[in-house]
Amino acid sequence: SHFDTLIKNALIITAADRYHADIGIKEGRIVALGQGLSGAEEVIDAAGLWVMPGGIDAHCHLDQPLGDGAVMADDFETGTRSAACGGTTTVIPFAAQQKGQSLRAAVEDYHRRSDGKASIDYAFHMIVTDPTETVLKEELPALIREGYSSFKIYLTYDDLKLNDREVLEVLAMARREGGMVMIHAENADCIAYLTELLEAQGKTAPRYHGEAHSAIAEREATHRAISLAELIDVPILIVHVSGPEAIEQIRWAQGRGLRVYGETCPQYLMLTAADLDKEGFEGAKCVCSPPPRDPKAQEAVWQALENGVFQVFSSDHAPFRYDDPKGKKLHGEDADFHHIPNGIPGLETRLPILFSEGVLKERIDATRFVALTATNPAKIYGLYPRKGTIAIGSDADLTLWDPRAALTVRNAALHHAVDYTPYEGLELTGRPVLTLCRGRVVSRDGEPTVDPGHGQFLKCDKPQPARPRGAAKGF
Ligand code: DUC
Ligand code: ZN
Ligand code: ZN
Ligand code: ZN
Repeated sequence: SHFDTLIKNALIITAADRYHADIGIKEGRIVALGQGLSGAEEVIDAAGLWVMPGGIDAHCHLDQPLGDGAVMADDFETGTRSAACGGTTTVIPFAAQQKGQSLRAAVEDYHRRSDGKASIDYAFHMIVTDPTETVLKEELPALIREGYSSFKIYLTYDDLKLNDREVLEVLAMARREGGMVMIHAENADCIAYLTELLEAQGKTAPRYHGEAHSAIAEREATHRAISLAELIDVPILIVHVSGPEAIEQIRWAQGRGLRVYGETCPQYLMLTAADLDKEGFEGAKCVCSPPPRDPKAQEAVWQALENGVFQVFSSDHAPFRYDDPKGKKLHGEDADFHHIPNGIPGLETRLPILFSEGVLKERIDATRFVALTATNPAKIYGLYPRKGTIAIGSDADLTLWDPRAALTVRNAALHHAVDYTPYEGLELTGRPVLTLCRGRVVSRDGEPTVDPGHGQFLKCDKPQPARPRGAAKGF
Protein backbone atom coordinates (compact mmCIF):
# COMPACT_ATOMS: atom_id res chain seq x y z
CA SER A 1 0.00 0.00 0.00
CA HIS A 2 0.81 3.63 -0.23
CA PHE A 3 2.23 4.19 3.26
CA ASP A 4 4.00 1.98 5.79
CA THR A 5 2.26 3.84 8.61
CA LEU A 6 -0.53 6.35 8.67
CA ILE A 7 -1.33 8.50 11.69
CA LYS A 8 -4.97 9.59 11.46
CA ASN A 9 -6.77 12.50 13.08
CA ALA A 10 -3.66 14.09 14.51
CA LEU A 11 -3.54 17.52 16.08
CA ILE A 12 -0.10 18.39 14.75
CA ILE A 13 1.92 20.95 16.68
CA THR A 14 5.21 22.26 15.36
CA ALA A 15 7.33 25.24 16.39
CA ALA A 16 5.25 27.31 13.99
CA ASP A 17 1.82 25.75 13.51
CA ARG A 18 -1.08 23.85 14.98
CA TYR A 19 -3.45 22.05 12.60
CA HIS A 20 -5.40 18.85 12.10
CA ALA A 21 -4.03 16.44 9.50
CA ASP A 22 -3.07 12.86 8.82
CA ILE A 23 0.60 11.92 8.57
CA GLY A 24 1.78 9.42 5.95
CA ILE A 25 5.06 7.65 6.67
CA LYS A 26 7.16 5.62 4.26
CA GLU A 27 10.64 4.20 4.78
CA GLY A 28 11.07 6.15 7.99
CA ARG A 29 10.18 9.53 6.58
CA ILE A 30 7.16 11.76 6.48
CA VAL A 31 5.93 11.63 2.88
CA ALA A 32 2.43 13.11 3.18
CA LEU A 33 0.51 15.57 5.34
CA GLY A 34 -3.12 16.02 4.45
CA GLN A 35 -6.73 15.36 5.21
CA GLY A 36 -8.40 12.05 4.41
CA LEU A 37 -5.20 10.10 3.65
CA SER A 38 -5.62 6.35 3.32
CA GLY A 39 -3.81 3.19 2.34
CA ALA A 40 -1.28 1.96 4.89
CA GLU A 41 0.09 -1.25 6.38
CA GLU A 42 -0.54 0.15 9.83
CA VAL A 43 -2.96 2.84 10.92
CA ILE A 44 -2.58 4.70 14.23
CA ASP A 45 -5.59 6.65 15.43
CA ALA A 46 -4.40 9.82 17.13
CA ALA A 47 -7.82 11.26 17.90
CA GLY A 48 -7.59 13.26 21.13
CA LEU A 49 -3.79 13.21 21.09
CA TRP A 50 -1.29 15.92 20.25
CA VAL A 51 1.40 14.95 17.76
CA MET A 52 4.68 16.79 18.13
CA PRO A 53 8.18 16.30 16.74
CA GLY A 54 10.08 13.76 18.82
CA GLY A 55 12.19 15.42 21.47
CA ILE A 56 15.85 16.20 20.94
CA ASP A 57 17.85 16.08 24.14
CA ALA A 58 20.86 18.13 23.16
CA HIS A 59 22.73 17.85 26.46
CA CYS A 60 23.15 14.53 28.24
CA HIS A 61 26.01 12.40 29.48
CA LEU A 62 26.17 8.68 28.70
CA ASP A 63 28.93 6.21 29.52
CA GLN A 64 31.48 8.93 30.22
CA PRO A 65 34.50 7.71 32.17
CA LEU A 66 35.38 10.26 34.84
CA GLY A 67 38.65 11.26 36.33
CA ASP A 68 37.97 10.74 40.01
CA GLY A 69 36.66 7.16 39.86
CA ALA A 70 32.95 7.96 39.70
CA VAL A 71 31.13 5.88 37.10
CA MET A 72 28.03 6.66 35.12
CA ALA A 73 25.11 4.33 35.56
CA ASP A 74 23.74 4.77 32.05
CA ASP A 75 25.35 3.62 28.88
CA PHE A 76 23.92 4.11 25.38
CA GLU A 77 21.52 1.22 25.82
CA THR A 78 19.82 2.22 29.07
CA GLY A 79 20.15 5.95 28.42
CA THR A 80 18.54 5.97 24.99
CA ARG A 81 15.84 3.52 26.08
CA SER A 82 14.96 5.81 28.97
CA ALA A 83 14.94 8.84 26.66
CA ALA A 84 12.62 7.04 24.22
CA CYS A 85 10.16 6.23 27.01
CA GLY A 86 10.03 9.95 27.81
CA GLY A 87 9.19 10.99 24.25
CA THR A 88 12.71 11.76 23.00
CA THR A 89 13.87 10.48 19.60
CA THR A 90 17.35 12.00 19.32
CA VAL A 91 20.03 12.53 21.95
CA ILE A 92 23.28 14.43 21.64
CA PRO A 93 25.59 13.17 24.39
CA PHE A 94 29.28 14.00 24.64
CA ALA A 95 32.46 12.49 23.28
CA ALA A 96 34.86 13.80 25.87
CA GLN A 97 38.55 14.30 25.24
CA GLN A 98 40.77 13.41 28.15
CA LYS A 99 43.83 15.58 28.67
CA GLY A 100 46.61 14.21 26.50
CA GLN A 101 44.20 12.26 24.31
CA SER A 102 43.69 13.09 20.67
CA LEU A 103 40.21 14.27 19.79
CA ARG A 104 40.00 11.64 17.09
CA ALA A 105 40.70 8.89 19.65
CA ALA A 106 37.97 10.30 21.90
CA VAL A 107 35.41 10.25 19.10
CA GLU A 108 36.37 6.68 18.15
CA ASP A 109 36.08 5.63 21.79
CA TYR A 110 32.50 6.93 22.00
CA HIS A 111 31.56 5.24 18.76
CA ARG A 112 32.71 1.96 20.28
CA ARG A 113 30.65 2.70 23.38
CA SER A 114 27.51 3.44 21.34
CA ASP A 115 27.69 1.14 18.31
CA GLY A 116 24.62 -1.07 18.10
CA LYS A 117 23.30 -0.02 21.52
CA ALA A 118 21.00 2.92 20.94
CA SER A 119 17.22 2.73 20.67
CA ILE A 120 16.97 6.20 19.15
CA ASP A 121 19.19 8.34 16.95
CA TYR A 122 22.20 10.13 18.31
CA ALA A 123 24.94 12.59 17.43
CA PHE A 124 27.91 13.74 19.48
CA HIS A 125 29.15 17.01 20.82
CA MET A 126 32.85 16.81 21.50
CA ILE A 127 34.30 18.08 24.80
CA VAL A 128 37.58 19.88 24.21
CA THR A 129 39.83 19.87 27.27
CA ASP A 130 43.23 19.94 25.60
CA PRO A 131 43.29 22.44 22.73
CA THR A 132 46.75 21.66 21.40
CA GLU A 133 48.01 23.03 18.12
CA THR A 134 47.14 19.73 16.42
CA VAL A 135 43.64 19.77 17.89
CA LEU A 136 43.01 23.36 16.76
CA LYS A 137 44.69 23.25 13.36
CA GLU A 138 43.91 19.70 12.24
CA GLU A 139 41.64 17.52 14.32
CA LEU A 140 38.78 19.90 15.12
CA PRO A 141 38.52 21.36 11.61
CA ALA A 142 38.40 17.84 10.15
CA LEU A 143 35.91 16.53 12.70
CA ILE A 144 33.64 19.57 12.29
CA ARG A 145 33.47 18.82 8.57
CA GLU A 146 32.86 15.12 9.22
CA GLY A 147 29.67 15.69 11.19
CA TYR A 148 30.83 16.60 14.70
CA SER A 149 30.00 20.25 14.34
CA SER A 150 29.54 21.27 17.97
CA PHE A 151 31.63 21.00 21.08
CA LYS A 152 31.66 22.02 24.70
CA ILE A 153 34.35 23.83 26.64
CA TYR A 154 34.55 24.46 30.39
CA LEU A 155 35.63 27.51 32.36
CA THR A 156 35.72 25.46 35.57
CA TYR A 157 36.84 22.04 36.92
CA ASP A 158 40.61 21.52 37.26
CA ASP A 159 40.75 18.68 34.77
CA LEU A 160 38.51 20.32 32.17
CA LYS A 161 38.87 24.08 32.28
CA LEU A 162 40.47 26.29 29.65
CA ASN A 163 42.09 29.62 30.39
CA ASP A 164 40.93 32.76 28.59
CA ARG A 165 43.71 32.57 26.01
CA GLU A 166 42.75 28.99 25.18
CA VAL A 167 39.11 29.98 24.95
CA LEU A 168 40.03 32.71 22.46
CA GLU A 169 42.00 30.27 20.31
CA VAL A 170 39.13 27.78 20.38
CA LEU A 171 36.58 30.47 19.49
CA ALA A 172 38.71 31.71 16.61
CA MET A 173 38.93 28.16 15.27
CA ALA A 174 35.14 27.76 15.61
CA ARG A 175 34.66 30.97 13.67
CA ARG A 176 36.91 29.77 10.84
CA GLU A 177 35.37 26.31 10.69
CA GLY A 178 31.70 26.99 11.45
CA GLY A 179 31.41 24.96 14.66
CA MET A 180 28.96 25.70 17.47
CA VAL A 181 30.67 26.30 20.82
CA MET A 182 28.85 25.39 24.04
CA ILE A 183 30.29 26.91 27.21
CA HIS A 184 30.04 25.80 30.84
CA ALA A 185 30.26 29.20 32.48
CA GLU A 186 31.34 29.22 36.13
CA ASN A 187 34.37 30.99 37.58
CA ALA A 188 36.77 28.28 38.80
CA ASP A 189 38.76 30.45 41.22
CA CYS A 190 35.64 31.82 42.90
CA ILE A 191 34.38 28.28 43.45
CA ALA A 192 37.75 27.05 44.76
CA TYR A 193 38.03 30.02 47.13
CA LEU A 194 34.53 29.57 48.51
CA THR A 195 34.97 25.81 48.81
CA GLU A 196 38.10 26.19 50.91
CA LEU A 197 36.48 28.85 53.06
CA LEU A 198 33.43 26.67 53.74
CA GLU A 199 35.55 23.61 54.47
CA ALA A 200 37.71 25.56 56.91
CA GLN A 201 34.51 26.39 58.80
CA GLY A 202 33.49 22.74 58.82
CA LYS A 203 30.68 23.42 56.38
CA THR A 204 30.91 20.27 54.33
CA ALA A 205 27.31 19.03 53.95
CA PRO A 206 25.74 18.80 50.47
CA ARG A 207 23.89 22.10 50.94
CA TYR A 208 27.18 24.00 50.85
CA HIS A 209 27.69 22.93 47.26
CA GLY A 210 25.10 25.57 46.46
CA GLU A 211 27.00 28.26 48.33
CA ALA A 212 30.35 27.36 46.79
CA HIS A 213 28.86 27.51 43.30
CA SER A 214 27.68 31.07 43.76
CA ALA A 215 25.42 32.70 41.19
CA ILE A 216 27.98 35.51 41.08
CA ALA A 217 30.62 33.05 39.87
CA GLU A 218 28.18 31.92 37.18
CA ARG A 219 27.36 35.49 36.19
CA GLU A 220 31.00 36.52 35.91
CA ALA A 221 31.91 33.54 33.74
CA THR A 222 28.84 34.06 31.56
CA HIS A 223 29.80 37.68 31.00
CA ARG A 224 33.40 36.70 30.27
CA ALA A 225 32.36 34.03 27.78
CA ILE A 226 30.16 36.56 26.01
CA SER A 227 32.96 39.13 25.90
CA LEU A 228 35.49 36.68 24.51
CA ALA A 229 32.99 35.58 21.86
CA GLU A 230 32.23 39.19 20.93
CA LEU A 231 35.93 39.90 20.58
CA ILE A 232 36.24 37.05 18.10
CA ASP A 233 32.81 37.68 16.54
CA VAL A 234 31.50 34.14 16.86
CA PRO A 235 28.21 32.76 18.21
CA ILE A 236 28.22 30.76 21.46
CA LEU A 237 25.68 28.87 23.52
CA ILE A 238 25.75 29.09 27.32
CA VAL A 239 24.66 25.72 28.73
CA HIS A 240 22.68 24.91 31.88
CA VAL A 241 21.82 28.45 32.99
CA SER A 242 20.49 28.45 36.55
CA GLY A 243 19.04 31.88 37.33
CA PRO A 244 18.57 35.61 36.81
CA GLU A 245 22.21 36.69 37.14
CA ALA A 246 23.39 34.74 34.09
CA ILE A 247 20.10 35.32 32.28
CA GLU A 248 20.63 39.08 32.52
CA GLN A 249 24.03 38.74 30.88
CA ILE A 250 22.61 36.70 28.02
CA ARG A 251 19.68 39.05 27.53
CA TRP A 252 22.08 41.99 27.54
CA ALA A 253 24.19 40.34 24.85
CA GLN A 254 21.16 39.44 22.75
CA GLY A 255 19.88 43.00 23.10
CA ARG A 256 23.12 44.22 21.57
CA GLY A 257 22.59 41.94 18.62
CA LEU A 258 25.14 39.29 19.56
CA ARG A 259 24.46 35.67 18.64
CA VAL A 260 24.49 34.34 22.16
CA TYR A 261 22.18 31.39 22.78
CA GLY A 262 21.05 29.97 26.09
CA GLU A 263 20.09 26.57 27.45
CA THR A 264 18.35 25.64 30.67
CA CYS A 265 17.23 22.38 32.25
CA PRO A 266 14.35 20.97 34.34
CA GLN A 267 16.30 21.14 37.60
CA TYR A 268 16.32 24.95 37.46
CA LEU A 269 12.53 24.96 37.24
CA MET A 270 11.73 22.21 39.74
CA LEU A 271 14.47 22.21 42.42
CA THR A 272 15.87 24.82 44.79
CA ALA A 273 18.77 25.10 47.23
CA ALA A 274 16.41 23.68 49.87
CA ASP A 275 16.56 20.32 48.07
CA LEU A 276 20.31 20.17 48.76
CA ASP A 277 19.53 20.54 52.46
CA LYS A 278 17.48 17.39 53.03
CA GLU A 279 18.01 14.92 55.89
CA GLY A 280 21.39 13.23 56.08
CA PHE A 281 23.08 12.80 52.74
CA GLU A 282 19.85 12.93 50.69
CA GLY A 283 20.79 16.38 49.39
CA ALA A 284 23.50 14.68 47.30
CA LYS A 285 20.72 13.56 44.97
CA CYS A 286 20.31 17.17 43.85
CA VAL A 287 23.97 18.16 43.58
CA CYS A 288 24.60 19.49 40.10
CA SER A 289 26.50 22.41 38.64
CA PRO A 290 25.38 25.11 38.46
CA PRO A 291 23.20 24.24 41.46
CA PRO A 292 19.48 24.86 41.79
CA ARG A 293 18.92 28.28 43.36
CA ASP A 294 15.76 29.79 44.93
CA PRO A 295 12.10 30.23 43.95
CA LYS A 296 12.79 33.68 42.48
CA ALA A 297 15.44 32.13 40.25
CA GLN A 298 12.94 29.50 39.12
CA GLU A 299 10.56 32.29 38.14
CA ALA A 300 13.32 34.05 36.19
CA VAL A 301 14.10 30.82 34.34
CA TRP A 302 10.43 30.38 33.43
CA GLN A 303 10.31 33.94 32.15
CA ALA A 304 13.42 33.45 30.03
CA LEU A 305 11.86 30.33 28.51
CA GLU A 306 8.74 32.29 27.77
CA ASN A 307 10.32 35.42 26.34
CA GLY A 308 12.93 33.79 24.13
CA VAL A 309 16.18 34.36 26.04
CA PHE A 310 16.58 30.56 26.06
CA GLN A 311 16.46 28.61 22.82
CA VAL A 312 17.17 25.13 24.18
CA PHE A 313 15.74 23.00 26.98
CA SER A 314 17.88 19.92 27.74
CA SER A 315 18.11 17.44 30.56
CA ASP A 316 21.86 17.56 31.34
CA HIS A 317 21.27 13.92 32.35
CA ALA A 318 24.39 13.00 34.36
CA PRO A 319 23.69 9.54 35.74
CA PHE A 320 25.33 8.74 39.07
CA ARG A 321 23.79 6.14 41.37
CA TYR A 322 23.07 7.30 44.90
CA ASP A 323 23.59 4.06 46.80
CA ASP A 324 26.89 3.16 45.21
CA PRO A 325 30.49 3.70 46.33
CA LYS A 326 31.22 4.64 42.72
CA GLY A 327 28.27 7.02 42.50
CA LYS A 328 27.12 9.87 44.71
CA LYS A 329 28.62 8.10 47.73
CA LEU A 330 32.02 7.88 46.09
CA HIS A 331 33.81 9.18 49.17
CA GLY A 332 31.21 8.09 51.71
CA GLU A 333 28.16 9.69 53.21
CA ASP A 334 30.14 12.16 55.24
CA ALA A 335 32.24 13.27 52.30
CA ASP A 336 32.77 16.97 51.71
CA PHE A 337 30.28 18.37 49.25
CA HIS A 338 32.97 18.99 46.69
CA HIS A 339 33.62 15.26 46.35
CA ILE A 340 30.05 14.53 45.32
CA PRO A 341 29.82 13.95 41.54
CA ASN A 342 28.04 16.89 39.90
CA GLY A 343 24.93 16.01 37.97
CA ILE A 344 21.50 14.47 38.18
CA PRO A 345 19.39 12.18 35.97
CA GLY A 346 16.57 13.49 33.78
CA LEU A 347 16.39 12.02 30.27
CA GLU A 348 12.95 10.49 30.74
CA THR A 349 11.37 13.27 32.82
CA ARG A 350 12.55 16.28 30.78
CA LEU A 351 9.62 16.47 28.37
CA PRO A 352 6.81 15.46 30.75
CA ILE A 353 7.95 18.14 33.23
CA LEU A 354 7.96 20.94 30.65
CA PHE A 355 4.70 19.71 29.11
CA SER A 356 2.87 19.59 32.43
CA GLU A 357 4.37 22.55 34.25
CA GLY A 358 4.97 24.73 31.19
CA VAL A 359 2.38 24.02 28.51
CA LEU A 360 -0.60 22.82 30.54
CA LYS A 361 -0.07 25.47 33.21
CA GLU A 362 0.09 28.03 30.38
CA ARG A 363 3.52 29.39 31.17
CA ILE A 364 4.68 28.63 27.61
CA ASP A 365 2.57 27.68 24.64
CA ALA A 366 2.77 24.38 22.84
CA THR A 367 4.61 25.77 19.83
CA ARG A 368 7.34 27.16 22.10
CA PHE A 369 7.54 23.77 23.81
CA VAL A 370 8.33 22.23 20.43
CA ALA A 371 10.84 24.96 19.60
CA LEU A 372 12.70 24.53 22.90
CA THR A 373 12.73 20.75 23.00
CA ALA A 374 13.16 19.83 19.31
CA THR A 375 13.24 22.47 16.57
CA ASN A 376 15.79 24.89 18.00
CA PRO A 377 18.26 22.22 19.10
CA ALA A 378 17.97 20.67 15.61
CA LYS A 379 18.80 24.03 14.02
CA ILE A 380 21.51 25.04 16.47
CA TYR A 381 23.32 21.70 16.14
CA GLY A 382 22.94 21.13 12.41
CA LEU A 383 20.24 18.45 12.30
CA TYR A 384 17.42 20.53 10.81
CA PRO A 385 15.21 19.83 8.84
CA ARG A 386 15.93 16.10 8.98
CA LYS A 387 15.16 16.31 12.71
CA GLY A 388 13.11 18.67 14.85
CA THR A 389 9.98 19.26 12.80
CA ILE A 390 7.00 17.62 11.15
CA ALA A 391 7.40 18.25 7.44
CA ILE A 392 7.44 16.29 4.22
CA GLY A 393 10.88 14.77 3.84
CA SER A 394 11.75 14.93 7.54
CA ASP A 395 12.40 11.78 9.54
CA ALA A 396 9.21 10.37 11.03
CA ASP A 397 10.26 11.20 14.60
CA LEU A 398 6.99 11.80 16.36
CA THR A 399 5.68 11.87 19.89
CA LEU A 400 1.98 11.41 20.53
CA TRP A 401 0.89 13.08 23.76
CA ASP A 402 -2.22 12.46 25.79
CA PRO A 403 -2.71 15.90 27.39
CA ARG A 404 -5.18 14.51 29.93
CA ALA A 405 -3.27 11.52 31.28
CA ALA A 406 -1.94 11.71 34.81
CA LEU A 407 1.67 10.81 35.50
CA THR A 408 3.30 10.44 38.89
CA VAL A 409 7.08 10.29 38.64
CA ARG A 410 8.42 7.12 40.26
CA ASN A 411 11.97 5.98 39.83
CA ALA A 412 10.75 2.39 39.78
CA ALA A 413 8.86 3.19 36.58
CA LEU A 414 11.76 4.95 34.81
CA HIS A 415 14.14 3.10 32.50
CA HIS A 416 17.48 4.66 33.32
CA ALA A 417 19.96 2.72 35.45
CA VAL A 418 20.12 5.38 38.13
CA ASP A 419 18.65 4.36 41.49
CA TYR A 420 16.79 7.61 42.14
CA THR A 421 15.10 10.55 40.50
CA PRO A 422 15.17 13.96 42.13
CA TYR A 423 11.48 14.22 41.17
CA GLU A 424 10.15 11.17 43.07
CA GLY A 425 6.43 11.61 43.71
CA LEU A 426 6.04 14.63 41.42
CA GLU A 427 2.52 14.67 39.97
CA LEU A 428 2.28 15.71 36.36
CA THR A 429 -0.44 15.94 33.74
CA GLY A 430 0.08 14.79 30.17
CA ARG A 431 2.32 12.00 29.00
CA PRO A 432 3.83 10.64 25.82
CA VAL A 433 1.79 7.57 24.84
CA LEU A 434 3.53 6.66 21.60
CA THR A 435 6.96 7.62 20.30
CA LEU A 436 8.23 6.88 16.80
CA CYS A 437 11.83 7.20 15.65
CA ARG A 438 12.16 7.03 11.84
CA GLY A 439 8.70 5.51 11.69
CA ARG A 440 9.38 2.74 14.21
CA VAL A 441 7.50 2.73 17.49
CA VAL A 442 10.23 3.00 20.13
CA SER A 443 7.99 3.38 23.17
CA ARG A 444 4.33 2.88 24.02
CA ASP A 445 2.66 4.04 27.24
CA GLY A 446 6.05 4.76 28.76
CA GLU A 447 7.49 1.31 28.00
CA PRO A 448 10.22 0.47 25.49
CA THR A 449 9.18 -1.37 22.31
CA VAL A 450 12.37 -1.58 20.30
CA ASP A 451 15.62 -3.50 20.64
CA PRO A 452 18.96 -1.74 21.01
CA GLY A 453 20.44 -0.96 17.62
CA HIS A 454 17.51 0.81 16.02
CA GLY A 455 19.18 4.14 16.76
CA GLN A 456 21.56 5.48 14.13
CA PHE A 457 24.50 7.82 14.41
CA LEU A 458 23.74 11.23 12.89
CA LYS A 459 26.26 13.48 11.24
CA CYS A 460 25.57 17.11 12.00
CA ASP A 461 25.88 19.83 9.36
CA LYS A 462 27.65 23.06 10.14
CA PRO A 463 24.83 24.94 11.84
CA GLN A 464 23.53 28.13 10.28
CA PRO A 465 23.17 29.73 13.76
CA ALA A 466 26.96 29.30 14.24
CA ARG A 467 27.73 31.78 11.48
CA PRO A 468 29.49 34.95 12.64
CA ARG A 469 27.75 38.28 12.25
CA GLY A 470 30.41 40.34 10.57
CA ALA A 471 32.51 39.92 7.48
CA ALA A 472 35.72 37.96 7.92
CA LYS A 473 38.11 39.86 10.14
CA GLY A 474 41.22 37.97 9.24
CA PHE A 475 41.20 35.66 12.22
N1 DUC B 1 28.33 20.09 33.71
C1 DUC B 1 27.59 19.42 32.90
O1 DUC B 1 27.48 19.76 31.73
N2 DUC B 1 26.92 18.36 33.32
C2 DUC B 1 26.99 17.85 34.61
C3 DUC B 1 27.81 18.63 35.52
C4 DUC B 1 28.47 19.79 34.96
O2 DUC B 1 29.16 20.49 35.64
ZN1 ZN C 1 28.59 21.73 32.29
ZN1 ZN D 1 26.21 18.36 31.23
ZN1 ZN E 1 37.83 18.65 50.65
